[in-house]
Amino acid sequence: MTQNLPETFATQVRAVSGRPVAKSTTMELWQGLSAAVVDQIADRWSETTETYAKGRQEHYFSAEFLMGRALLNNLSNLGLVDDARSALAEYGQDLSLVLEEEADAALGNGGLGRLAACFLDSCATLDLPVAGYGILYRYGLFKQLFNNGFQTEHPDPWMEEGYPFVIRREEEARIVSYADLTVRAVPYDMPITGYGTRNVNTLRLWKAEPIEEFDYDAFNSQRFTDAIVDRERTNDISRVLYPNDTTFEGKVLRVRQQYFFCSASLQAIVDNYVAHHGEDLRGFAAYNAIQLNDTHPVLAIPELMRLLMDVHGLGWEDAWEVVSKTFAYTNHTVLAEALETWEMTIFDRLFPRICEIVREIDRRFRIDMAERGIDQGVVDYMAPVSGNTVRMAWIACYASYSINGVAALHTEIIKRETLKEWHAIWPERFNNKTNGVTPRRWLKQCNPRLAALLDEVTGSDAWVTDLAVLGDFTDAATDAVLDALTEIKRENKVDFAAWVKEREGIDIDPDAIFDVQIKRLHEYKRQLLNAFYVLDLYFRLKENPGLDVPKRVFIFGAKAAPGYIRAKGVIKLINTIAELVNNDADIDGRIKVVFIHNYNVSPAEHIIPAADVSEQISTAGKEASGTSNMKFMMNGALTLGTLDGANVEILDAVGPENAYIFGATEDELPELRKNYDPRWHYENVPGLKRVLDALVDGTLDDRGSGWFHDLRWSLLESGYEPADVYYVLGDFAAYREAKDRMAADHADARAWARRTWVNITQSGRFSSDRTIRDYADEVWKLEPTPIANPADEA
Ligand code: H2P
Repeated sequence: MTQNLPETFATQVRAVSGRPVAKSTTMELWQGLSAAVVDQIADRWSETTETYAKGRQEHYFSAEFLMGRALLNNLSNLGLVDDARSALAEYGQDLSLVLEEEADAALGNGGLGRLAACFLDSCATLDLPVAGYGILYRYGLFKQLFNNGFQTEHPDPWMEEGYPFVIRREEEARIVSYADLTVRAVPYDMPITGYGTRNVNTLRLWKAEPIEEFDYDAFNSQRFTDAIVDRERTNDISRVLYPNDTTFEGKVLRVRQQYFFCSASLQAIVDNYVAHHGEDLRGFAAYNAIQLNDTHPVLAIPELMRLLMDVHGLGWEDAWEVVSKTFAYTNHTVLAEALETWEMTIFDRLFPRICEIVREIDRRFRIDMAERGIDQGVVDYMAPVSGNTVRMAWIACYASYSINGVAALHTEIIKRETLKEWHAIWPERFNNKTNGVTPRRWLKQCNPRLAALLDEVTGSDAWVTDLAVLGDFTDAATDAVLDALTEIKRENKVDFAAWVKEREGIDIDPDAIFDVQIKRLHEYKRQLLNAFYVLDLYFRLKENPGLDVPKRVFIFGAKAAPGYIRAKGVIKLINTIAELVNNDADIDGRIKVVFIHNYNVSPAEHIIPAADVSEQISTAGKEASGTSNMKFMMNGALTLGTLDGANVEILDAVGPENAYIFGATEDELPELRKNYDPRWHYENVPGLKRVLDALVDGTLDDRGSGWFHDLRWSLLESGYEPADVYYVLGDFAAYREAKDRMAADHADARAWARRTWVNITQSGRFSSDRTIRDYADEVWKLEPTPIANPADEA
């Protein structure tokens, strides 16, 4: 029988710190409390694992899991927040300060990794037998600092001080072999609690370790460096997420990582099958489905072929039959990086046998296509191998029984363009699964004030696991509710302003409109368009100080990939604009620009509840879905966006009067592009010339990097590709109009609150519970499998 949390807390803290609770550090309190939480769930976790092992399971393979912090999430799911608070209060300690000690598990880049994390939360909450599989990166996504406005990257050793939420499972280690290296893969399992359920699911993260700690002979003969070479090569595999792959060695490392977690995970899954269902692997797919989160885990396809044939004796046909009933593939973007390709030379060097299997898949694919009478040019285009290139997305499309996009528009685009050849042959494989986000983390935990109002208005907390119930209350907004909503937003903004002051040293006024764009930095997401608006507004105010515009705070958060110079240029530009605007006495605080450094999951939890405006301004057709758009909506920010990704479905849910949509649409763009002349816009759209010239005339200083010149050049004259591919200048006028209108509308507090209420109550379909139910029913064919509750038997 587990003891209650207040009892175990003190014991755990003492065990961690080796001293009385009163003398332990805040970090030690966090450690002890976290260990106490794991203690609470240990029995149920083990029971869940055993129960799932016997039946049909789904395995979610992903190079990224952007988990963020775990303690509050677990306390909240388990209904232990009050217990934890009082356990700490006994020692005069404050829970919120203890929670702040936790580092984010930033094992991901952006939406793709965070989606995986939301999915795990929903799977556990829905009692679905689903496990995640990835890599235990020693360093999360780099820590971002600014130096004179330039992004600098630093290591993020997120678990160096100890992390109770992963448990090393030594006995579950597997061996992963490469032609030049053999390593141990040791799983670290993370318990995934669901909200208000006894089931505890698992995220399994593999760590690479040397077979031998070091070469003893080399060490003894004083060749100290030689002694540790292999160890370091092995450690490199789980050292960082997305090592720089601009060099050949970098590419080799990435492929090594991908194979590493695919091979180790599959070995464990196959072993479990054998343990429960016997040696005949032909029945494997009846018990196992594997979702490939983008192309990073596609090596699992040839690796499962290898395991089935070389280790378990199946012939090619039987093995392929199993494989093609096991894998499902999610595409997350139509940009070039989605269609990952690798040089065959890399495969040759790392794993000749996988290489052979890939070639055989290719050979049989070509025969298959010839038999279907497919045109040779098309076959060459679709083939898994072309010369020295292996096309991971094509392998995924060929082997998977399901191929899905992540929003309705995106799925249409992949069917019509990106994957049209595949769709023509296998239309039945294609399906849409619009993304979702978990309302536990993104509403209940991060916005307790709003959560309390929803409890009150709806009369229960049923919305936490059934967000669609809010839809029944869209028309229930009395003036009192709307005023409460306005007050809640204001209080959230006051809290956020204090957080910004402390973290970034900038004063912002809670009565200003908080206009937010937080997401990975990429040209198609068009942070530049937003920056240009700010600069234009600044010039408008300089020119006409009497201009009647509401006070605004423009908030950004974004990391740029270390090798993506143009994205780094945009960061430097926004920081430079911030310096100009924030310090101009004429502006007098009417505009403030805040770039939150080191944007991550926990900053997002502070930012989103305080936002008034949600910037979703990607070039139409480029953002597959977006998920911050959903988080903002749930928290009562209004969308300012293009008809792109899931914005389209948000608009459908709330109606045009409750969102601000602007700009060229995906179907208009091809025609518009034909005659597109960005210079015309530069010359003719009022304000644009002034903004673009400010990049190069000394108004804004890029400190000799040349980056601002490059940004301007990419929009006006870019040499090797059409200028302004993302249509920044083309959409500028429409964007400015919509944003000005939106700002003016904010003055009518009641009307604004009514719109936010509609957004909140119509956000039900963007719960990841809905998404996961759809995957479970339509793709995974999976049933909820709740573990027994002893209370029911008593
Ligand atoms: C990507 C897409 C988003 C999508 C997300 C999850 C790759 O995320 O671009 O449109 O919502 O996957 O499917 P991101 O850009 O945030 O890294």
